[in-house]
Amino acid sequence: MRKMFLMGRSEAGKTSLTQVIKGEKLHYKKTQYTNIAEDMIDSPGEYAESKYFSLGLACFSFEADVVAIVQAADEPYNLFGQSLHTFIQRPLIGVITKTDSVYANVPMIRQWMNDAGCERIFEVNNVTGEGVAELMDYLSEDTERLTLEQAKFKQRLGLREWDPLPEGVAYPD
Ligand SMILES: Nc1nc2c(ncn2[C@@H]2O[C@H](COP(=O)(O)OP(=O)(O)OP(=O)(O)O)[C@@H](O)[C@H]2O)c(=O)[nH]1
Ligand SMILES: [Mg+2]
Repeated sequence: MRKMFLMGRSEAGKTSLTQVIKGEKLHYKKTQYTNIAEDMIDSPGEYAESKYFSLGLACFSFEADVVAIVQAADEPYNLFGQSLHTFIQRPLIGVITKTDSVYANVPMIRQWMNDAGCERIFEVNNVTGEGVAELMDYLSEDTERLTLEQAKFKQRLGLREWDPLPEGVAYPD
C-alpha cells in the first residue's frame, strides 16, 4: 500500500477522504497538526493556504510514496502553482472531492490539477464513497524500493525513481 500525503485548503475534504478510505463513518474533525505515523498523512488546510507554511509541505512529502493535491469540485480559486511536481520528488496526483456539490466545476479543477503536473486525477464523493475504489486500487500498488545505486542508475537514464525501466534495460549488478 502506498503511503499518501494529502494537502489542500481547509474544508477541501482531506480528513473525510481518510475516513472513507479507512471505512469509517464521516465525522467532522478539524485537522490541527500533521501526523506522519498513520498510513495516510493528513495536513491542516492552513498549511497550504499560508506561504510561510507551504514550503514545509514539501518536507512532509518525503515521508510519503505519493503526494495528493485535494481540491473540492466547488473551490472558487486555485491555491497551487503550475508545475508543482517539479519540486516534489514523489508522484503527484489530484483528488477532486465534493463532486456532488451543486456548484461543482470538475473540468476547471481538472485544468488546475493538470497545470500542477498531476499524473493521475481521481474524482470522489466522500459522502457516498463514489470514486474512492479507483483511488484505493491505485494506492494498493506497491512502490518499488530502490537502493541508492539503483536510484542513481535511473537518474543517469533521465528517469525519476518511480518511472519504469525501459524494456530490455536492467539494473547493473
Ligand atoms: N457534500 C460533500 N461534503 C463533503 C465531501 N467531503 C467532505 N465534505 C464535508 O466538508 C467538510 C470539511 O471536510 P474535512 O474533511 O474536515 O476537510 P479538511 O480538508 O480535512 O479540512 P481541514 O482539516 O480544515 O484542512 C465536512 O463538513 C465534510 O463533511 C464531499 O465529497 N461531499
Ligand atoms: Mg482535516
